[in-house]
Amino acid sequence: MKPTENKKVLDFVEKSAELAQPDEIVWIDGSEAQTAELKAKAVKSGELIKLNEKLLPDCYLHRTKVNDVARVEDRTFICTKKREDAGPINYWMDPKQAYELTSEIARGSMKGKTMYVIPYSMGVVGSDFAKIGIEVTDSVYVVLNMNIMTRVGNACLKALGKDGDFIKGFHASCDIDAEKRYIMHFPEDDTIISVNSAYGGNVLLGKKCFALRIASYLGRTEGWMAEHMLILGVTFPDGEKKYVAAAFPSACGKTNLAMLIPPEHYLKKGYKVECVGDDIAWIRVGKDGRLWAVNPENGFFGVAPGTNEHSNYNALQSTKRGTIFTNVALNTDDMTVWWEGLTKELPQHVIDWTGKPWNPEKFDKKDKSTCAAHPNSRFTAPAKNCPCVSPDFDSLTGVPLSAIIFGGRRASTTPLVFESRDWNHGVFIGSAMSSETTAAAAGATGVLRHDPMAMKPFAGYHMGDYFAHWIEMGKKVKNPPKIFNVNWFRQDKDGNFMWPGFGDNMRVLEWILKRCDGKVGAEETAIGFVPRAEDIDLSEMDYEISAGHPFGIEDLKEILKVDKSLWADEAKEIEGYYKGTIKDRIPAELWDCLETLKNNCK
Ligand code: SAT
Ligand code: MN
Repeated sequence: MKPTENKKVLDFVEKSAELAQPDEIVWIDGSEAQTAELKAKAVKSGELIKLNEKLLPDCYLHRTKVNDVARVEDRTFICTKKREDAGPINYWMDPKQAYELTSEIARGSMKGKTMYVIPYSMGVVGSDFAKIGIEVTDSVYVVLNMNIMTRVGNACLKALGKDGDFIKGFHASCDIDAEKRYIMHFPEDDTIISVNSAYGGNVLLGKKCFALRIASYLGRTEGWMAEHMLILGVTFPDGEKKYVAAAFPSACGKTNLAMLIPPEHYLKKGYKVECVGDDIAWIRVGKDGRLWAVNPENGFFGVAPGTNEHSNYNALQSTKRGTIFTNVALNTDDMTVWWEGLTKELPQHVIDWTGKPWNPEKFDKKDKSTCAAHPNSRFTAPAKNCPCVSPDFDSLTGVPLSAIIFGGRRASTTPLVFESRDWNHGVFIGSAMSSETTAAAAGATGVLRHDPMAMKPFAGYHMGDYFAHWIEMGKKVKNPPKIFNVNWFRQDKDGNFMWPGFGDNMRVLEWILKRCDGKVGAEETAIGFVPRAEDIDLSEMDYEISAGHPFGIEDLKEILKVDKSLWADEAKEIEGYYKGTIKDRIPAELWDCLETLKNNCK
């Protein structure tokens, strides 16, 4: 029996089946029994490897094809009727052509297979923020991941009722042919089509495809925002709680910041950090004139390499049960998982992410091809596993934001932290963000590129209009959050990271939140307000920049410095990006901010 009478849902499922011709259709109900059955099926087919039940209960390892390990930006399209609506930095395809092309590829591709129908909600079902999607897929891996990452099952169909609307998602694995891989978005039709991939961001259609690309488009027309941001809450010793949202490009430490453990002396004083989300924020204007944010996801799809007990204890704990690991290494001594950075000692009996025995003697930290785990290997872990998950995680109203933070990987120029002069200037800072590329997307890593608001790969419409939407939102909020920029990645001349990052980022967060209340000083510079070195708490710092060079106040001064000549160059760079890449639709307010920056750096 079909679990819904919603004709639009039934039509979508029927049309999908007509095209892909599966042998059977299975509706996902979100029940434990069905989930267990699917896991057993995936283990039997080899799609999942069952890990040690005692050490990692209900955990599994999955390996993708070697040609399918990351998002593929150059095969990800925004298919609007008018090319200019997708804007200058999205790949665009005519919708008619895109439908035809993907239909051709997907036709008959599920023969001999099962098509799963996943009703899911982004956001808590019943909250004003929540939106429903239906994803059809031929991959059990996708079903099981969606089960962790979103709220899945009959409650979503019930919420849709007889004629509610939803986002249609069609995923067919086909032959995982990289040449025929397409991730298509039709924001004007509430539709996503993904073919020839079976990897994370390309196929868990609730995540980047819906919750960012389609949702950003919806947010613009409906007056809200979908952002590539973590959300965290800080409790002060007096019991007051403040929330922060922060945008960083993929694999730049969002999960680490979202779950940070403050240094010991902060804990002793009574500070606490709690995680509301690690990747996506949906933000609306509340009745009180503030911005309120929810995390529409229900789990974490985090980068595994580098995660360990010290770097991110909370993330590691989150992966201890009910987790699916993708492209990490398998430790065959005890059927647990391993990745670079998990332990100092290298395990001796390991199968690498491609399924081959790994030789620890050949391991060279600097050569990614010798790694046991893929640099973009991931864990899909339920949010409820996280020891520091916020009690507001399931809040229907979300949390009020005191601050918004932008940040990227910058070896030079950008100081550790600075504060914008006002909302519009903050939007300018976000629009001008650059960061070095990471393994989260296919292509070269370590290349500096513009990534406005960390949304370059995720804005579902014209980037100039997206900036204008930010400016418009500023007009709607009576009490806007203050906007900051951080850079944890400054390097010295030998390439050593000058700031320890991780838990020590609490020192910067403290300054940011005190600034929101006007409780701490700053110095006005050409680019905005920068802390004086003595405004940042350095007590009990324990970090060596390099052997025999412990971090001290002079180093802090160095990474807080604003070098006008570098910023004059940066301003030229930003102007080049605006004029040469975004070209039009950039709001006048941002041109004004650029002019001010240029004048300030003279
Ligand atoms: O693969 S995902 O796009 O989901 C992860 C990321 O790149 O942030
Ligand atoms: Mn992300």
